[in-house]
Amino acid sequence: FYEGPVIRVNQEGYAEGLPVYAAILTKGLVELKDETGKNLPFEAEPLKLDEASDDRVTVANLGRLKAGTYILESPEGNRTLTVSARPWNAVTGALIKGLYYQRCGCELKPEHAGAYTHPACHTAPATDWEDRSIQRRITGGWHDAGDYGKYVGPGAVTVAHLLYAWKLFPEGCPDNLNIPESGNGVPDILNEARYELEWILQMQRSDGAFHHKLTKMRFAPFIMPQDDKEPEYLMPVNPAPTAAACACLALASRVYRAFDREFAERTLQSAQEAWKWLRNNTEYKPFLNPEGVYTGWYCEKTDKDDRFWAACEMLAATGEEEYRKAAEELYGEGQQLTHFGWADVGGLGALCCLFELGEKAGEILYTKLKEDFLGQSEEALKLSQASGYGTALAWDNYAWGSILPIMSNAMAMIMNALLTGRQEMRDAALKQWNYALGMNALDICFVTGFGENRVMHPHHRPSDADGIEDPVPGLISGGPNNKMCFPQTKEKLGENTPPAKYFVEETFSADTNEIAIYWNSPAIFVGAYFNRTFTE
Ligand code: 9MR
Ligand code: ZN
Repeated sequence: FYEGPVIRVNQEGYAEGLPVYAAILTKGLVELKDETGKNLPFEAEPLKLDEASDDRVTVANLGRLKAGTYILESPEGNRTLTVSARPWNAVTGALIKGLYYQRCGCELKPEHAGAYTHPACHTAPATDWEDRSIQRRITGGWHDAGDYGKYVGPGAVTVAHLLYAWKLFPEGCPDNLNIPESGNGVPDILNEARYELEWILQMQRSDGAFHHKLTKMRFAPFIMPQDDKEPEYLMPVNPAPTAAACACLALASRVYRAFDREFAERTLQSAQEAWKWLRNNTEYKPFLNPEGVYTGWYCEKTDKDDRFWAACEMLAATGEEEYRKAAEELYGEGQQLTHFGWADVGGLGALCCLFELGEKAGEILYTKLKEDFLGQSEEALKLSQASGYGTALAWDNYAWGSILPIMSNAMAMIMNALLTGRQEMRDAALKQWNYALGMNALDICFVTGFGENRVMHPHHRPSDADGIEDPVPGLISGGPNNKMCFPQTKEKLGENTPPAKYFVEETFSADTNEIAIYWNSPAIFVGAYFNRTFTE
């Protein structure tokens, strides 16, 4: 399996004012030199065995370095690294623009998409799966991932990451991304999120519930989206996506109010209708793909976390007691507060309570929740400390889309750092960002179009079918996964490849090298946090 260079770095560079971390895999003497060849001192701990990768490695802190180019020299090879004031503006902007490339139902015009242009796709009316007499023309939204499905729950979570990135770190969210709405007076991160919100709004049934997804019966072959003409269906409704949509729309009503009152009212009204439906439909039945349907399942064990998040956002949007009561009750049943994925959204509820409602949320939703959150986010730090690469993921937890828990843990540690001012939390979060951009066991930068060692063959239909060598830029790969793998992946990697190296940089490998909107979005949150000038 993979034996790369003996020094691993953030391939998009490092920021002035933040510690510079590099992973070192050699016992030989490593020297840090500046442009003039002068030796700069740094300290590194001895190598330790990293269980996830089987590498002997240590993460060296090179300290805070002035802008410039540096070289790490070792008997087994050198590595160059660059330091600048805001190194990650481009990659963070590209991660947002990556979502633009996922837009469905509209032409991607050359003036915005460059070479990655294509005509409008998926514009035909969809049929209601359960009542075939109903046909609805629902357009817009983002293609979920490497496939062309559109799913409400994952979409709502993605939008929430973007809206919170903008709420908490507006100056870290790159603007002027050259998307169709650029220059309309609204920040582009909100313009892009609205494209999905307009689609989510259409996914509501007349009684307030949300359809789980809008997909065909099976995944398309590797063709361009405009050539994908199989009929689409509005799949049955479900409480989990209904609650996630409710939460995300309530959040949107607050975010967009300053820009567009009418839109804010529309999102709030839709959220209120969703809540009414949830109140009358308390029983949870996990979503099952109807007979003959093989598109993304996105089945959640429980909808309690979604309902909790919805109650928090409704409370923030309206201030009404009913929502406080509901949120407190659901909180009492226990919530995981450091997860931000499509399945577990307790972390989004925590974001709302801690940074939006604040102390006025009261004893349970602020004081107690904060204490619980601080305790739970400690786990992320421990994971990072236990890993040779500083990666906040247990060695036996590399599942499909491992980038998600890693970015999720970075989000939790950022929140902890914001609440407590603890630098070790911020610095551990930084190591996750470094992981995404190259400081990892594969020596790969997981964002397409970026880094020295790039993802060139993501499992992404347009990237494969467009005849362009480079993949669509700004999309983050799911990364190593040895839990639920394709036979072809197992055949390639065999029995002995360690979890953090269980990765095939080939198009077929949806299990390790797919992209997804809700993997981009937590990376956008983390990127936005670090995308500023640090002085200390
Ligand atoms: O992200 C999902 C991951 O957690 C699951 O393990 C995996 C297999 O069920 O599915 C992932 O989601 C895929 C979805 O079902 C369909 N679109 C592509 C998604 C990313 O691979
Ligand atoms: Zn489409």
